Amino acid sequence: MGSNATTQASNAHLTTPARLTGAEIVWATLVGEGVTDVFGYPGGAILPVYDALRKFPIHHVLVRHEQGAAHMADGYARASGKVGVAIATSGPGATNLVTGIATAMLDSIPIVCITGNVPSKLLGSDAFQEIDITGITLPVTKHNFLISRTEEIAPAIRQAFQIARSGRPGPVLVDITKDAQQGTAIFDFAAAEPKPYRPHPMLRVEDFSLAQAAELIRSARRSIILAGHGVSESGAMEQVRALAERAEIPVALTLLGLGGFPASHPLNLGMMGMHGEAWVNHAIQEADLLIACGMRFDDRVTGKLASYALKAKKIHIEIDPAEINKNVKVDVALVGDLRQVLEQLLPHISTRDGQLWLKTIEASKGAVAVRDIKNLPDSGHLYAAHVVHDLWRITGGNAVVVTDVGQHQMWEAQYFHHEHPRSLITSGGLGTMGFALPAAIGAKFACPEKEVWVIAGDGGFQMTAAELSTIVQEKIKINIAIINNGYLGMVRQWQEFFYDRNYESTPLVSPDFVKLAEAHGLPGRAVRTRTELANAVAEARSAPGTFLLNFLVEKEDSVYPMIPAGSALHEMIRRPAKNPLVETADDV
Ligand SMILES: Cc1cc2nc3c(=O)[nH]c(=O)nc-3n(C[C@H](O)[C@H](O)[C@H](O)COP(=O)(O)OP(=O)(O)OC[C@H]3O[C@@H](n4cnc5c(N)ncnc54)[C@H](O)[C@@H]3O)c2cc1C
Ligand SMILES: Cc1ncc(C[n+]2csc(CCOP(=O)(O)OP(=O)(O)O)c2C)c(N)n1
Ligand SMILES: [Mg+2]
Repeated sequence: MGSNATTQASNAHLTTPARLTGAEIVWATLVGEGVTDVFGYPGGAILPVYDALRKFPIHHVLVRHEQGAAHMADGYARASGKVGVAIATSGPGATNLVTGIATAMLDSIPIVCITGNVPSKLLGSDAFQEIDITGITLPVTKHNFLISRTEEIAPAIRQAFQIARSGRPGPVLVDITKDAQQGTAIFDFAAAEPKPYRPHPMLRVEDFSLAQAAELIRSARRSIILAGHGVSESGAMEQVRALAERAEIPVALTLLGLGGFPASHPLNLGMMGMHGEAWVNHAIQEADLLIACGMRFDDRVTGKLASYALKAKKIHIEIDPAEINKNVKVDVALVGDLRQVLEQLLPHISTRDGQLWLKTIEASKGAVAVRDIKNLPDSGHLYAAHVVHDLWRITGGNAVVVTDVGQHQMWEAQYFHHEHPRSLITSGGLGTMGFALPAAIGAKFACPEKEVWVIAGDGGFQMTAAELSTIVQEKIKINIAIINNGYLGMVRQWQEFFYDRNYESTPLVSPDFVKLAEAHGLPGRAVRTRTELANAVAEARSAPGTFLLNFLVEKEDSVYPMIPAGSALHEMIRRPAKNPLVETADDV
């Protein structure tokens, strides 16, 4: 952080127009946008920007790979609801950001990435480390800019922030040539303000659509609310709850919707989709009305579209008109911000008795209560589901959990019961392995007061493990749980089910993760049995700095239920009855 004198100087920049270099304008604009932390990695084409940093009250986190910078900005944004910022140089620095940008794009996360590029007179000459990063990122950004004039820097960055956070959020890239960073211009923060955001002209909810939706809700007997990521993105938790409670409608959640409706609420059914609860998927297939709230009917959620919820009318409340009728044809579309639309809809909804339908769903859960892992004796084996469930119990659920991608991610979704929005941070749409560790660092910067846990697989953790050094350099405390099954587990599971158990290229040799942590100066501990678990977790939580737990779990366990790709939602593969240990639903 800069000194008080620096803060005053940069605040003066915000109120009094002054001549600054382009590099100074970058930082002054970020300060004006309320940025306090950025994640980045320097190089020749962005050096003027780095040289000017010392004059501004912004903390720069030096990452170990630019992919990490984008994921940290993303984790920061998911945890806080604010815009995250990543910085990189031209060429390989910029291309290393791409996976992180695509991850943010697929999950609608607001980040701004700033890259340097070669001097404008060299653009197009294949100059050293020149790459057309605006061309490369065109399909994976909401918008991008190539800036070659100093006076365009402040308006472009301000517009980038507006685009990133308005409407359906997403990533924006601002590529600035070196000469634009080195030149000077009058910096006038207020004058650089973009025109007010004007929602898409289609973002208007007509009265007759509201009336139609209300009538569908009134007359339906087997309704389900499908709550997605848009619930937390629009801050519509109270409104969704009001709708559910007033009309006694159960709520099913997408992976990215978890936490948007409290897990402990009696109307919460749990997760839907490929690895969702069996009773949820069956209920969706039986429903006569689906009320989709800020979710985009991803194929992991619907299974085969031709047989998806055929008995149900559908209401879709969604901010992006492009999502309406994209995957699933709907009967009523309410296009707009979820919270605002629900506020308009709620006065039309009267109380209703949904008990018959709720009891039908409850009955379909069958023997789940006795099969729940909480009630099973310790067999001496350590199952990932135990680890996740115990972490949930021990932390009281009051942690921000950042997962990687794979089986452990699904077990987290099934066994860690999220009560609050922004308490699960996970890459859903792109499913990016290597996401967890850097995203958790970003989340910790966003919420320093919160307990942050990484839950990662042995495969994904190795993709970005170099960020352990960033943790050490920044002296931050997070807790790391590696679910170590010796396999690229989710791919092994597909090989087991669909490729005749041909475990080609999925057995995985890993370093001793505890020693790896120790090589970074961080403590760690291996856990082999459930009896050691509580002590080990307590040790990690009470350690002053980051602590790594290496959970050596059952190697060939699978996530159940599972809908094979291309199958209908109700065509789930269930855990074989002889070993029901970590099945969440009843075996049928
Ligand atoms: C290994 C793996 C397995 C998976 N299995 C499952 C599974 O079993 N079940 C499951 O659900 N997912 C699963 N996923 C995740 C899945 O791929 C999708 O990422 C997820 O279903 C998307 O959830 P969503 O539609 O709620 O969120 P998003 O994809 O983020 O979509 C949110 C929607 O809300 C809209 N929106 C945003 N803001 C607002 C607002 N203010 N007002 C109104 N609308 C808004 C957006 O325009 C968008 O259409 C899995 C992922 C992986 C990697
Ligand atoms: C960058 C990237 N490469 C490949 C994949 C495909 N993939 C999805 S899950 C998975 C296995 C993950 O293994 P691990 O991290 O050990 O987690 P586990 O499934 O064992 O819990 C792979 C390879 C991916 N999602 N991301
Ligand atoms: Mg694994």
